[in-house]
Parts: sequence; C-alpha cells; structure tokens
Amino acid sequence: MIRLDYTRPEERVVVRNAEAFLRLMRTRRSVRSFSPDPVPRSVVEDCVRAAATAPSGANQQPWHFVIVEDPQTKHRIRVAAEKEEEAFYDGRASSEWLEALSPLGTDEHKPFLEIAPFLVVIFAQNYGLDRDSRVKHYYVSESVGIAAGFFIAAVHNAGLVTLSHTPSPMGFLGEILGRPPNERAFLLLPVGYPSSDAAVPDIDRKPFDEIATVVQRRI
Ligand code: IYR
Repeated sequence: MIRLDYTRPEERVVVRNAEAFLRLMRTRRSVRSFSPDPVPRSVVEDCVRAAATAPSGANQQPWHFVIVEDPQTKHRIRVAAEKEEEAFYDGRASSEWLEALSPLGTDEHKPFLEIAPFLVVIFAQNYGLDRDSRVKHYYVSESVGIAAGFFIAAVHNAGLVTLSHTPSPMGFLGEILGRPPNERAFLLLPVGYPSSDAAVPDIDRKPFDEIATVVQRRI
C-alpha cells in the first residue's frame, strides 16, 4: 500500500466545487449534428486518459478505446451503422420503442459518423487474455459504463460535444476495427464541435425528488 495523496479542502470549498461541477454538467447535451472543424488529437487522447482513471472491478480496467480519425474507416463505420439502423427503423424496433424515441427525432441517417473529426469506440473486454489464456473479468458492464461516463464528462469539460451512440447490433465495429474476440463494442461516440445550426430536443431532466430518496438521520 501507499499513502493516499489527498488534501482536504475547507467545507465551503467542497460546497462551491459541487455547485460548480453541477452547473457545468447541466449544460451537457447529446449532440447529433457536428462541425467538420478539426480538434487536436491530444484533446481526445486526454479525454480517453481521463476515462481510464475510472474505478473498475478488481482494477482490471476491462476496456479498450479505439480513436478513429481516418476518413475511410469512418465511412465504413457509417455505412455499416446505417445498414443496421435501417433494419431497426424498418421493423426490428417495436412500435413502443419507436414511440419512446420520437421526441429525439432520430432516423436511420447517421452523417455525423463521417462529419465528426473523431469517432471513439469503447470496447468492453468480457474476459482478459494473458498469453492466450482467459482471465476472468468482474463487473465488466459497470466498469466500462463508469469509464464511458468519465469520458463523456471529460469531452464536455473540454468544450466539445459527443453522443453515446449504440447502433444495434454493434458487431461490425469489432470487425472493421480488427478487435480480438474477447472484446465487444460497448459505445460509439463521435467527438467534435457542434455544427453552427445544431438543434437538440426540448427535453428536461427529472426533478431531484423523482430520482433520489434521502434516508435522513433520526434527530
Ligand atoms: N440506435 C438508434 C435508435 C436509438 C435508440 C435509443 I434507446 C436512443 O436513445 C436513440 C436512438 C439510433 O441511433 O437512431
């Protein structure tokens, strides 16, 4: 063990920090309309480094991030994703599902997969591979989900936008990107600046009382 590197802030600083982070996160929106303007690759790499600070089951860090900037690879991903989305919107999705999606105004067209300067694909490692032998991984979805959340927050903090995109099924991503059999695509995230005319659905977040229950101490 090593000593925890921690400096305790004053309480008023803790309160101020929590408020400032909340204010920042409240301005985050999922964006589907990107500008082709370039973004330094180092920014995306730093967001991936921030994501990889996430806690994980037994610290196995069961994730792999593929950062795609090559236009030909983005094109192949767009074509394959739109093929799955066509099947989705044209019958695979239940009418209940399509109804739940209607406020988002989505359809099978995914031009952002080519327009955004970067696509980041997060893969979950269902098991580890140590010299070809399988190592069991624990809490894979929880771990990768937390890392994805860190990534989304890091992108927002940088002043860029992203979308947690899940064309389903996502098997084509492992094939196009040449990932090993222990990995499954978890999320596909375009990253960049929003287009100047980007619009987002007029939706809001549930009130605190609906999403949280406080069990107060009894006097
Ligand atoms: N993958 C489809 C459908 C879709 C599903 C959910 I759940 C969303 O929150 C948004 C979209 C698409 O991207 O259009």
